[in-house]
Amino acid sequence: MDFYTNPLSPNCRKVDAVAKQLGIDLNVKLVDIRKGENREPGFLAINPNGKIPALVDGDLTLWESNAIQCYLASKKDNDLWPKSNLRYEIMKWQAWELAHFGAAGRVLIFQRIVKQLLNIGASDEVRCAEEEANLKRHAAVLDNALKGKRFVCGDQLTLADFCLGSTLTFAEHARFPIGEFTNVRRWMASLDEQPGWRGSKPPPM
Ligand SMILES: N[C@@H](CCC(=O)N[C@@H](CS)C(=O)NCC(=O)O)C(=O)O
Repeated sequence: MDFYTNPLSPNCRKVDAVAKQLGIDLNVKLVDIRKGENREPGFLAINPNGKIPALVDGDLTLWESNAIQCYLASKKDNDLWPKSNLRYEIMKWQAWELAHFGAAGRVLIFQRIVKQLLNIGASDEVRCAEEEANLKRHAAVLDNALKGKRFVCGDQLTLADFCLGSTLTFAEHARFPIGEFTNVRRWMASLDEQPGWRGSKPPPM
């Protein structure tokens, strides 16, 4: 399976963590966004959105990190993507991450990290203040959901944890205002004990 990725991408980390946790070997194809490789015709033929991650497995070409997570986890029997109604709970958190929690996080990451990396100007701190409020509102929901639980869907690690955790990959660097959310911080420490999560940690910037 060809995995189009970059180690600095939180969305790619969602997928990489699943592969590493389940011991699935992927043929890594590095895509350098800084060089515009995601806009080259060869890559656009794989993902017309020009975004990573993408996966090619024989006749199947897949993009959208959450769909790829599910596809990979379907390759083996495992608890990350159990064959039970818990799947719908996992899908709920995957959708919530894309639409709300991760959306707020991505603005802060773009303003405070990506702009600097691409040398395209200073972060817009007015915009950041709006998204900090948004992120906090959603982090409170996650914190409450984690009360008394080791992982988001209970005591068992699932795809939802890797999906939500990806948003927090650069929490410190992008100055996410999550210090008060003790359940979130405890959960992040539990994630760090998982081999797939540790193995997919981005290199220092
Ligand atoms: N919803 C997509 C988002 C993918 C995405 O935004 N990827 C970023 C890297 S984390 C990217 O490729 N950005 C390059 C660009 O938008 O030009 C997913 O979950 O896969």
